Amino acid sequence: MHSDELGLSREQLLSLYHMMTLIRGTEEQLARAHQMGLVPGPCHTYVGEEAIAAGVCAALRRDDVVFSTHRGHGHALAKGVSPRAVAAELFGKATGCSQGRGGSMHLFAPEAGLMGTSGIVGPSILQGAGAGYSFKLLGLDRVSVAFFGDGAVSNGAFHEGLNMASIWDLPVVFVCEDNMYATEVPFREATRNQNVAERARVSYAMNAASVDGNDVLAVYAASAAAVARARVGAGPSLIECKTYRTRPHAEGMRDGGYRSAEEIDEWKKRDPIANFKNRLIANGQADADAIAEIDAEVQSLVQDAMEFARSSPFPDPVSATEYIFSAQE
Ligand SMILES: Cc1ncc(C[n+]2csc(CCOP(=O)(O)OP(=O)(O)O)c2C)c(N)n1
Repeated sequence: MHSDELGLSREQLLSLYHMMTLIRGTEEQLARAHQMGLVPGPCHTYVGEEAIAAGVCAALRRDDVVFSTHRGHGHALAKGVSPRAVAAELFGKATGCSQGRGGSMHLFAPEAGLMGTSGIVGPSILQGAGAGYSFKLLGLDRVSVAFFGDGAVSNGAFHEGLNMASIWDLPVVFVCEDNMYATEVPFREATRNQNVAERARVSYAMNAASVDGNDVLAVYAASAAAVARARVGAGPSLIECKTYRTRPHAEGMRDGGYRSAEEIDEWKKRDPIANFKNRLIANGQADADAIAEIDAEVQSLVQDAMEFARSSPFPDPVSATEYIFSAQE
């Protein structure tokens, strides 16, 4: 997909680069912080998959909603949650987006449309369908997005969620991040049909596309089309994004035995950020100075977020029962 065909301005293209770089930079520092024992819970990074969150969320309005997964830092940042609020949450601090109660897999920022990351595989699909149903009932033109991995597509939630969204023409975009593995289980061993877009199209008569999930413009193009359909009441879509995580399943886990070093190196060559940067420069849409300026800005944002997270207070023990349940009327 050539950027001219998408009608994106130079600013929009640079902002896609900015977002992917911000996700990468934040997560590299979070991984370091995890190694240093500063992140008390699990930390699943999104390194290598940044083009998906950046491309999908660039097609959304702030009042559209996103339901995320255990690998959701990128979704949160791309939906507009600040790096400070994400980092502080992973550090368990009171200034985190969930007041330090949740950690990596419970990032909530409904004001930004981030309806939650989740430690459970699959429910984002049903929650996404549910939000779409409520938007339809309320007559709103808002759109709901459900992110999920290849590990979720053999879960009952996938079939129930897609079926309901399809029969009721709900304004939902299902985004499958197929990174080829569910923890250490290869997708090819978990299902006989790995073509997720085909499953949506054939089994649920749903609009569906399969794209290179490491190509931010391809992801953006498919997302913009799916969101536009959903917004005018033309029903749900599924976007299958082929991608790869280049770090272990979660920080501190071993990464051998189920995939080869050669495979990882091969995919590193398809790095979504480096490739997009080269493309912007080759097409004359950015020069080295513009890229360096963004890199420096991102570096200072990330540094600021880490300092903020480190220096923020832990929640006051007296407040332990606050922000856990919704307030009773
Ligand atoms: C319902 C449920 N079953 C099993 C698990 C354990 N689990 C955590 S992550 C994971 C793999 C998920 O793989 P995928 O959905 O492809 O996402 P990825 O980690 O590859 O991004 C599993 C099985 C879980 N969290 N929830």
